[in-house]
Amino acid sequence: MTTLTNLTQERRLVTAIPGPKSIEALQRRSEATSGGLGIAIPVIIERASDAILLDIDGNQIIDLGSGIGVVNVGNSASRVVDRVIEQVQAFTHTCFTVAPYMNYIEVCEKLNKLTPGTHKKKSLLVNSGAEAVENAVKIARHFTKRPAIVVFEHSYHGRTNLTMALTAKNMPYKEGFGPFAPEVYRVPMPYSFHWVGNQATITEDAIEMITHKIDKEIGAHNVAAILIEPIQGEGGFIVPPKGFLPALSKYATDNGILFIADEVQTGFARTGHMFAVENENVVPDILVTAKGIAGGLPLAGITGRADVMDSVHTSGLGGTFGGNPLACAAALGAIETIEAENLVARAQHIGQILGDSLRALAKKYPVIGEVRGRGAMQAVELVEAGTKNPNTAAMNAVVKYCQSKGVLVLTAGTYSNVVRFLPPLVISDELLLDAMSVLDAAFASL
Ligand code: PLZ
Repeated sequence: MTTLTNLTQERRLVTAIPGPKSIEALQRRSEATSGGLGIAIPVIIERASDAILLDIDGNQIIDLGSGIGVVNVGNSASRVVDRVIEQVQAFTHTCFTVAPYMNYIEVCEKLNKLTPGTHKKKSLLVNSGAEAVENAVKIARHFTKRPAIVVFEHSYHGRTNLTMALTAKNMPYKEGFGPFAPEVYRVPMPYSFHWVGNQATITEDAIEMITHKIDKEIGAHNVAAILIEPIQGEGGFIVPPKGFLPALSKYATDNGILFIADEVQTGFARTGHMFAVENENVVPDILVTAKGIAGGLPLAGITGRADVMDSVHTSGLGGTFGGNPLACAAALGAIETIEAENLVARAQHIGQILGDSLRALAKKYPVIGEVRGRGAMQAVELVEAGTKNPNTAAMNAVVKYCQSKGVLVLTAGTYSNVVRFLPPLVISDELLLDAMSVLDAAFASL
Protein backbone atom coordinates (compact mmCIF):
# COMPACT_ATOMS: atom_id res chain seq x y z
CA MET A 1 0.00 0.00 0.00
CA THR A 2 2.93 2.33 0.71
CA THR A 3 3.35 4.44 -2.40
CA LEU A 4 6.37 6.70 -1.91
CA THR A 5 9.64 5.03 -2.81
CA ASN A 6 12.03 4.86 0.09
CA LEU A 7 15.04 7.14 0.21
CA THR A 8 18.43 5.57 -0.46
CA GLN A 9 20.16 5.06 2.86
CA GLU A 10 23.16 7.27 2.16
CA ARG A 11 24.44 10.69 3.19
CA ARG A 12 24.43 13.17 0.30
CA LEU A 13 25.01 16.91 0.36
CA VAL A 14 24.08 19.01 -2.65
CA THR A 15 24.20 22.43 -0.92
CA ALA A 16 25.66 23.86 2.24
CA ILE A 17 23.62 23.26 5.43
CA PRO A 18 21.32 25.14 5.49
CA GLY A 19 20.74 25.38 1.73
CA PRO A 20 19.04 28.38 0.07
CA LYS A 21 15.50 26.98 0.25
CA SER A 22 15.88 26.13 3.93
CA ILE A 23 17.28 29.60 4.68
CA GLU A 24 14.23 31.18 3.09
CA ALA A 25 11.82 28.83 4.84
CA LEU A 26 13.54 29.31 8.19
CA GLN A 27 12.87 33.02 7.81
CA ARG A 28 9.16 32.18 7.65
CA ARG A 29 9.64 29.94 10.67
CA SER A 30 11.03 32.89 12.60
CA GLU A 31 8.13 35.09 11.51
CA ALA A 32 5.38 32.58 12.23
CA THR A 33 6.39 30.39 15.14
CA SER A 34 6.98 31.16 18.79
CA GLY A 35 10.41 32.36 19.72
CA GLY A 36 10.19 29.94 22.66
CA LEU A 37 10.92 27.03 20.35
CA GLY A 38 14.46 25.74 19.90
CA ILE A 39 15.99 24.21 16.80
CA ALA A 40 18.65 21.49 16.58
CA ILE A 41 19.50 21.58 12.86
CA PRO A 42 18.71 24.55 10.61
CA VAL A 43 17.01 22.76 7.72
CA ILE A 44 13.43 22.10 6.68
CA ILE A 45 12.56 18.44 6.18
CA GLU A 46 10.66 17.28 3.13
CA ARG A 47 10.71 13.52 3.60
CA ALA A 48 12.38 10.85 5.68
CA SER A 49 12.74 7.10 5.66
CA ASP A 50 14.55 4.78 8.02
CA ALA A 51 17.67 6.71 9.14
CA ILE A 52 17.81 9.35 6.40
CA LEU A 53 16.24 12.82 6.43
CA LEU A 54 15.79 14.63 3.12
CA ASP A 55 15.66 18.43 3.32
CA ILE A 56 13.97 20.78 0.84
CA ASP A 57 17.30 21.55 -0.80
CA GLY A 58 17.83 17.88 -1.62
CA ASN A 59 20.38 17.09 1.10
CA GLN A 60 20.25 13.64 2.66
CA ILE A 61 21.16 13.77 6.32
CA ILE A 62 21.97 10.84 8.61
CA ASP A 63 19.60 10.87 11.56
CA LEU A 64 21.35 9.97 14.82
CA GLY A 65 18.55 11.49 16.93
CA SER A 66 15.38 9.69 15.81
CA GLY A 67 13.36 12.83 16.60
CA ILE A 68 14.56 12.44 20.23
CA GLY A 69 14.35 8.68 20.48
CA VAL A 70 11.01 8.28 18.72
CA VAL A 71 11.45 6.60 15.34
CA ASN A 72 13.17 3.52 16.76
CA VAL A 73 11.63 1.49 13.91
CA GLY A 74 12.86 4.05 11.35
CA ASN A 75 11.06 7.02 9.88
CA SER A 76 7.83 6.14 8.05
CA ALA A 77 8.35 2.43 8.73
CA SER A 78 6.22 0.46 6.28
CA ARG A 79 4.15 -1.43 8.90
CA VAL A 80 3.39 1.89 10.64
CA VAL A 81 2.45 3.64 7.40
CA ASP A 82 0.26 0.80 6.14
CA ARG A 83 -1.69 0.47 9.38
CA VAL A 84 -2.20 4.23 9.69
CA ILE A 85 -3.50 4.47 6.11
CA GLU A 86 -5.92 1.64 6.76
CA GLN A 87 -7.10 3.28 9.99
CA VAL A 88 -7.47 6.79 8.57
CA GLN A 89 -9.78 5.37 5.92
CA ALA A 90 -11.85 3.53 8.55
CA PHE A 91 -12.35 6.32 11.11
CA THR A 92 -10.18 9.06 12.62
CA HIS A 93 -11.62 9.63 16.09
CA THR A 94 -14.45 8.71 18.41
CA CYS A 95 -12.77 9.31 21.81
CA PHE A 96 -12.11 6.04 23.61
CA THR A 97 -14.17 7.12 26.64
CA VAL A 98 -17.13 7.96 24.37
CA ALA A 99 -17.22 5.04 21.96
CA PRO A 100 -14.34 2.55 22.31
CA TYR A 101 -12.49 0.76 19.52
CA MET A 102 -10.27 -2.29 19.23
CA ASN A 103 -6.80 -0.98 18.53
CA TYR A 104 -6.66 0.96 21.83
CA ILE A 105 -7.44 -2.30 23.61
CA GLU A 106 -4.86 -4.18 21.53
CA VAL A 107 -2.11 -1.67 22.35
CA CYS A 108 -2.92 -2.02 26.07
CA GLU A 109 -2.84 -5.82 25.78
CA LYS A 110 0.59 -5.52 24.14
CA LEU A 111 1.88 -3.16 26.84
CA ASN A 112 0.57 -5.40 29.62
CA LYS A 113 2.39 -8.34 28.05
CA LEU A 114 5.66 -6.65 27.01
CA THR A 115 6.39 -4.75 30.23
CA PRO A 116 8.32 -6.60 32.96
CA GLY A 117 6.56 -8.80 35.48
CA THR A 118 4.16 -11.73 35.16
CA HIS A 119 1.58 -10.17 37.50
CA LYS A 120 -1.77 -8.88 36.23
CA LYS A 121 -1.34 -5.46 34.59
CA LYS A 122 -3.58 -2.82 33.03
CA SER A 123 -2.86 0.26 30.88
CA LEU A 124 -4.08 3.74 30.02
CA LEU A 125 -3.16 5.66 26.86
CA VAL A 126 -2.55 9.40 26.58
CA ASN A 127 -0.85 11.80 24.15
CA SER A 128 2.64 12.63 25.39
CA GLY A 129 5.36 11.56 27.76
CA ALA A 130 4.60 14.41 30.12
CA GLU A 131 0.91 13.57 30.21
CA ALA A 132 1.78 9.94 30.91
CA VAL A 133 4.08 10.88 33.79
CA GLU A 134 1.37 13.14 35.22
CA ASN A 135 -1.14 10.33 35.07
CA ALA A 136 1.30 7.91 36.72
CA VAL A 137 1.66 10.38 39.59
CA LYS A 138 -2.11 10.92 39.82
CA ILE A 139 -2.72 7.18 39.98
CA ALA A 140 0.07 6.60 42.52
CA ARG A 141 -1.30 9.32 44.82
CA HIS A 142 -4.82 8.01 44.46
CA PHE A 143 -3.78 4.42 45.20
CA THR A 144 -1.47 5.15 48.14
CA LYS A 145 -3.44 8.12 49.52
CA ARG A 146 -0.02 9.76 50.07
CA PRO A 147 1.13 13.13 48.65
CA ALA A 148 4.91 13.03 48.18
CA ILE A 149 6.80 12.16 45.02
CA VAL A 150 10.54 11.48 45.12
CA VAL A 151 12.59 12.39 42.04
CA PHE A 152 16.28 12.65 41.23
CA GLU A 153 18.95 15.16 40.41
CA HIS A 154 19.47 15.41 36.61
CA SER A 155 15.98 14.01 35.90
CA TYR A 156 13.72 15.04 33.03
CA HIS A 157 10.02 14.24 33.02
CA GLY A 158 8.36 16.92 30.86
CA ARG A 159 7.24 20.52 30.45
CA THR A 160 3.75 20.66 32.00
CA ASN A 161 3.43 22.28 35.41
CA LEU A 162 3.69 19.06 37.42
CA THR A 163 6.40 17.56 35.20
CA MET A 164 8.43 20.80 35.34
CA ALA A 165 8.38 20.35 39.10
CA LEU A 166 9.59 16.77 38.61
CA THR A 167 12.32 17.87 36.17
CA ALA A 168 15.65 18.91 37.68
CA LYS A 169 17.21 21.40 35.28
CA ASN A 170 16.14 25.04 35.53
CA MET A 171 17.42 26.45 32.22
CA PRO A 172 15.73 26.14 29.74
CA TYR A 173 12.89 24.02 31.12
CA LYS A 174 11.73 25.89 34.23
CA GLU A 175 13.15 29.41 34.15
CA GLY A 176 10.34 31.92 34.67
CA PHE A 177 7.58 29.28 34.50
CA GLY A 178 6.91 28.81 38.21
CA PRO A 179 5.43 28.49 40.75
CA PHE A 180 5.69 24.74 40.55
CA ALA A 181 3.59 21.94 41.97
CA PRO A 182 4.26 21.06 45.63
CA GLU A 183 5.13 17.75 47.32
CA VAL A 184 7.99 16.96 44.94
CA TYR A 185 11.26 16.02 46.69
CA ARG A 186 14.60 15.73 44.90
CA VAL A 187 17.26 13.29 46.06
CA PRO A 188 20.86 12.70 44.88
CA MET A 189 21.61 10.68 41.76
CA PRO A 190 24.66 8.42 41.69
CA TYR A 191 26.21 10.11 38.64
CA SER A 192 29.50 8.25 38.74
CA PHE A 193 31.51 10.62 36.52
CA HIS A 194 30.89 13.52 38.92
CA TRP A 195 30.55 11.52 42.16
CA VAL A 196 32.83 13.04 44.77
CA GLY A 197 32.65 10.03 47.08
CA ASN A 198 34.14 6.57 46.85
CA GLN A 199 33.43 4.93 43.47
CA ALA A 200 33.68 1.45 44.96
CA THR A 201 30.72 2.06 47.30
CA ILE A 202 28.69 4.46 45.15
CA THR A 203 25.55 2.29 45.10
CA GLU A 204 25.43 1.72 48.86
CA ASP A 205 26.35 5.33 49.63
CA ALA A 206 23.72 6.75 47.27
CA ILE A 207 21.01 4.46 48.66
CA GLU A 208 22.01 5.47 52.19
CA MET A 209 21.82 9.18 51.32
CA ILE A 210 18.47 8.80 49.59
CA THR A 211 16.77 6.66 52.21
CA HIS A 212 18.12 8.88 54.97
CA LYS A 213 16.66 11.92 53.21
CA ILE A 214 13.31 10.22 52.69
CA ASP A 215 13.11 8.92 56.25
CA LYS A 216 14.24 12.15 57.94
CA GLU A 217 12.92 14.91 55.66
CA ILE A 218 9.72 13.50 54.16
CA GLY A 219 8.73 10.41 56.11
CA ALA A 220 8.54 7.24 54.02
CA HIS A 221 4.86 6.84 54.96
CA ASN A 222 4.13 10.12 53.14
CA VAL A 223 5.71 9.02 49.87
CA ALA A 224 3.37 7.86 47.09
CA ALA A 225 6.06 7.08 44.55
CA ILE A 226 9.72 7.10 43.64
CA LEU A 227 9.95 8.18 40.00
CA ILE A 228 13.12 7.52 38.03
CA GLU A 229 14.43 7.18 34.47
CA PRO A 230 16.36 3.85 34.37
CA ILE A 231 18.95 5.72 32.28
CA GLN A 232 18.56 9.48 32.53
CA GLY A 233 17.99 10.94 29.08
CA GLU A 234 18.03 14.73 28.89
CA GLY A 235 20.26 14.77 31.99
CA GLY A 236 23.08 13.30 29.90
CA PHE A 237 22.56 9.53 29.52
CA ILE A 238 23.48 8.92 33.13
CA VAL A 239 23.56 5.19 33.79
CA PRO A 240 23.03 4.33 37.45
CA PRO A 241 25.66 2.02 38.97
CA LYS A 242 24.97 -1.70 39.18
CA GLY A 243 22.61 -2.65 41.97
CA PHE A 244 21.17 0.84 42.41
CA LEU A 245 17.79 0.34 40.72
CA PRO A 246 17.14 -3.04 42.40
CA ALA A 247 18.01 -1.58 45.83
CA LEU A 248 15.80 1.45 45.23
CA SER A 249 12.93 -0.73 44.07
CA LYS A 250 13.29 -2.94 47.15
CA TYR A 251 13.28 0.07 49.48
CA ALA A 252 10.10 1.31 47.76
CA THR A 253 8.34 -2.03 48.10
CA ASP A 254 9.40 -2.40 51.74
CA ASN A 255 7.86 0.99 52.50
CA GLY A 256 4.60 0.78 50.55
CA ILE A 257 5.96 3.27 48.00
CA LEU A 258 5.22 2.71 44.31
CA PHE A 259 8.25 2.44 42.03
CA ILE A 260 7.56 4.27 38.75
CA ALA A 261 9.96 3.78 35.85
CA ASP A 262 9.90 6.61 33.31
CA GLU A 263 10.85 4.64 30.18
CA VAL A 264 9.78 7.41 27.82
CA GLN A 265 13.28 7.69 26.31
CA THR A 266 14.69 4.25 27.20
CA GLY A 267 11.73 2.13 26.09
CA PHE A 268 10.89 0.07 23.03
CA ALA A 269 14.17 -1.73 22.39
CA ARG A 270 16.30 1.42 22.61
CA THR A 271 18.79 0.10 25.17
CA GLY A 272 19.01 -3.48 23.91
CA HIS A 273 16.12 -4.62 26.08
CA MET A 274 12.47 -3.96 25.34
CA PHE A 275 12.60 -1.85 28.54
CA ALA A 276 15.75 -0.67 30.30
CA VAL A 277 14.72 -1.91 33.78
CA GLU A 278 15.01 -5.46 32.42
CA ASN A 279 18.79 -5.06 32.51
CA GLU A 280 18.70 -5.69 36.26
CA ASN A 281 15.37 -7.53 36.42
CA VAL A 282 13.59 -4.65 38.13
CA VAL A 283 9.79 -4.91 38.00
CA PRO A 284 8.22 -1.46 38.44
CA ASP A 285 4.74 -0.97 39.88
CA ILE A 286 4.06 1.51 37.07
CA LEU A 287 5.99 1.87 33.81
CA VAL A 288 5.58 4.97 31.65
CA THR A 289 6.07 4.85 27.87
CA ALA A 290 5.87 7.35 24.99
CA LYS A 291 8.28 8.33 22.16
CA GLY A 292 9.17 4.98 20.55
CA ILE A 293 5.78 3.42 21.16
CA ALA A 294 4.16 4.50 17.90
CA GLY A 295 6.86 5.08 15.28
CA GLY A 296 6.35 8.85 15.24
CA LEU A 297 2.68 9.36 16.04
CA PRO A 298 1.83 10.98 19.37
CA LEU A 299 1.00 8.30 21.91
CA ALA A 300 2.02 7.45 25.47
CA GLY A 301 1.15 4.75 27.93
CA ILE A 302 0.86 4.13 31.65
CA THR A 303 1.08 0.43 32.48
CA GLY A 304 0.87 -0.84 36.01
CA ARG A 305 -0.27 -3.38 38.55
CA ALA A 306 -3.96 -4.05 37.94
CA ASP A 307 -4.85 -3.24 41.56
CA VAL A 308 -3.09 0.13 41.24
CA MET A 309 -4.55 1.00 37.83
CA ASP A 310 -8.05 -0.05 38.93
CA SER A 311 -7.96 1.93 42.18
CA VAL A 312 -9.19 5.08 40.42
CA HIS A 313 -12.94 5.66 40.24
CA THR A 314 -14.67 5.37 36.85
CA SER A 315 -14.09 8.49 34.70
CA GLY A 316 -11.26 9.64 37.00
CA LEU A 317 -8.86 9.21 34.07
CA GLY A 318 -9.18 10.14 30.41
CA GLY A 319 -8.76 12.91 27.84
CA THR A 320 -10.18 13.73 24.41
CA PHE A 321 -7.37 12.48 22.18
CA GLY A 322 -5.66 9.91 24.42
CA GLY A 323 -5.10 6.68 22.51
CA ASN A 324 -6.31 8.17 19.24
CA PRO A 325 -7.02 5.35 16.75
CA LEU A 326 -4.37 6.55 14.25
CA ALA A 327 -1.72 6.59 16.98
CA CYS A 328 -2.83 3.15 18.18
CA ALA A 329 -2.65 1.77 14.64
CA ALA A 330 0.85 3.19 14.40
CA ALA A 331 1.78 1.61 17.73
CA LEU A 332 0.65 -1.82 16.61
CA GLY A 333 2.76 -1.36 13.46
CA ALA A 334 5.78 -0.19 15.46
CA ILE A 335 5.57 -3.01 18.02
CA GLU A 336 5.12 -5.55 15.22
CA THR A 337 8.25 -4.12 13.54
CA ILE A 338 10.29 -4.33 16.75
CA GLU A 339 9.31 -7.98 17.15
CA ALA A 340 9.53 -9.04 13.47
CA GLU A 341 12.88 -7.35 12.88
CA ASN A 342 14.26 -8.29 16.29
CA LEU A 343 15.21 -4.70 17.05
CA VAL A 344 16.15 -5.58 20.63
CA ALA A 345 19.11 -7.58 19.28
CA ARG A 346 19.70 -4.91 16.66
CA ALA A 347 20.02 -2.25 19.42
CA GLN A 348 22.68 -4.41 21.12
CA HIS A 349 24.56 -4.66 17.82
CA ILE A 350 24.34 -0.89 17.30
CA GLY A 351 25.54 -0.46 20.88
CA GLN A 352 28.61 -2.51 20.07
CA ILE A 353 29.48 -0.42 17.00
CA LEU A 354 28.67 2.89 18.69
CA GLY A 355 30.48 1.99 21.91
CA ASP A 356 33.61 0.74 20.09
CA SER A 357 33.70 3.84 17.87
CA LEU A 358 33.18 6.25 20.76
CA ARG A 359 35.76 4.56 22.99
CA ALA A 360 38.27 4.70 20.14
CA LEU A 361 37.58 8.43 19.81
CA ALA A 362 37.96 8.88 23.58
CA LYS A 363 41.47 7.41 23.32
CA LYS A 364 42.36 9.92 20.60
CA TYR A 365 40.67 13.04 21.93
CA PRO A 366 41.13 13.99 25.62
CA VAL A 367 38.13 16.34 25.33
CA ILE A 368 36.00 13.19 25.70
CA GLY A 369 35.76 12.69 29.46
CA GLU A 370 33.49 9.68 29.42
CA VAL A 371 31.65 7.38 27.03
CA ARG A 372 28.46 5.91 28.49
CA GLY A 373 25.05 4.48 27.72
CA ARG A 374 23.59 1.16 26.74
CA GLY A 375 22.58 -0.28 23.38
CA ALA A 376 21.51 2.37 20.89
CA MET A 377 21.49 5.04 23.63
CA GLN A 378 25.07 6.24 24.00
CA ALA A 379 26.76 9.55 24.69
CA VAL A 380 30.06 11.29 25.22
CA GLU A 381 30.56 13.84 28.00
CA LEU A 382 32.96 16.58 26.92
CA VAL A 383 35.40 18.24 29.31
CA GLU A 384 38.35 20.57 29.35
CA ALA A 385 41.12 18.06 28.71
CA GLY A 386 42.46 16.47 31.87
CA THR A 387 39.67 17.82 34.10
CA LYS A 388 35.99 17.17 34.68
CA ASN A 389 35.06 20.76 33.89
CA PRO A 390 32.22 20.90 31.35
CA ASN A 391 33.19 21.87 27.81
CA THR A 392 30.05 23.32 26.26
CA ALA A 393 32.01 25.03 23.51
CA ALA A 394 33.38 21.69 22.31
CA MET A 395 29.88 20.19 22.33
CA ASN A 396 28.53 23.04 20.21
CA ALA A 397 31.45 22.86 17.81
CA VAL A 398 31.13 19.08 17.33
CA VAL A 399 27.39 19.33 16.69
CA LYS A 400 27.86 22.16 14.21
CA TYR A 401 30.61 20.33 12.35
CA CYS A 402 28.52 17.16 12.11
CA GLN A 403 25.56 19.15 10.78
CA SER A 404 27.68 20.82 8.14
CA LYS A 405 28.64 17.35 6.88
CA GLY A 406 25.09 15.99 6.96
CA VAL A 407 24.98 14.18 10.29
CA LEU A 408 22.32 15.10 12.85
CA VAL A 409 23.37 14.56 16.47
CA LEU A 410 21.66 15.80 19.62
CA THR A 411 22.98 17.36 22.80
CA ALA A 412 22.06 16.74 26.45
CA GLY A 413 23.32 17.13 29.98
CA THR A 414 22.78 19.16 33.11
CA TYR A 415 26.10 20.84 32.29
CA SER A 416 25.30 21.18 28.54
CA ASN A 417 28.37 19.20 27.55
CA VAL A 418 27.01 15.88 26.28
CA VAL A 419 26.66 14.74 22.67
CA ARG A 420 24.15 11.91 22.51
CA PHE A 421 23.41 9.27 19.92
CA LEU A 422 19.93 7.80 19.45
CA PRO A 423 19.93 6.33 15.94
CA PRO A 424 16.90 4.58 14.51
CA LEU A 425 17.38 0.88 15.30
CA VAL A 426 17.10 0.03 11.60
CA ILE A 427 20.17 2.10 10.66
CA SER A 428 22.65 0.08 8.56
CA ASP A 429 26.16 -0.60 9.84
CA GLU A 430 27.57 1.30 6.84
CA LEU A 431 25.52 4.43 7.54
CA LEU A 432 26.41 4.35 11.23
CA LEU A 433 30.11 3.94 10.47
CA ASP A 434 29.94 6.78 7.94
CA ALA A 435 28.45 8.98 10.67
CA MET A 436 31.20 7.89 13.08
CA SER A 437 33.87 8.91 10.57
CA VAL A 438 32.26 12.36 10.41
CA LEU A 439 32.28 12.47 14.20
CA ASP A 440 35.99 11.61 14.19
CA ALA A 441 36.64 14.51 11.83
CA ALA A 442 34.51 16.75 14.04
CA PHE A 443 36.74 16.05 17.05
CA ALA A 444 39.85 16.43 14.90
CA SER A 445 38.59 19.88 13.85
CA LEU A 446 38.37 21.21 17.43
N1 PLZ B 1 10.28 11.59 30.30
C1 PLZ B 1 12.44 10.48 30.23
O1 PLZ B 1 12.88 11.97 27.86
C2 PLZ B 1 10.95 13.77 26.70
C3 PLZ B 1 12.16 16.34 25.58
C4 PLZ B 1 12.41 17.23 24.44
P1 PLZ B 1 7.05 14.44 26.00
N2 PLZ B 1 12.29 14.04 26.34
C5 PLZ B 1 12.50 14.92 25.24
C6 PLZ B 1 12.07 18.64 24.75
O2 PLZ B 1 12.98 19.46 24.66
O3 PLZ B 1 10.91 18.93 25.06
C7 PLZ B 1 10.72 12.99 27.96
C8 PLZ B 1 11.70 12.12 28.48
C9 PLZ B 1 11.44 11.43 29.67
C10 PLZ B 1 9.32 12.39 29.84
C11 PLZ B 1 9.51 13.12 28.66
C12 PLZ B 1 8.41 14.00 28.17
O4 PLZ B 1 7.86 13.48 26.99
O5 PLZ B 1 6.43 13.47 25.02
O6 PLZ B 1 8.04 15.38 25.38
O7 PLZ B 1 6.03 15.13 26.82
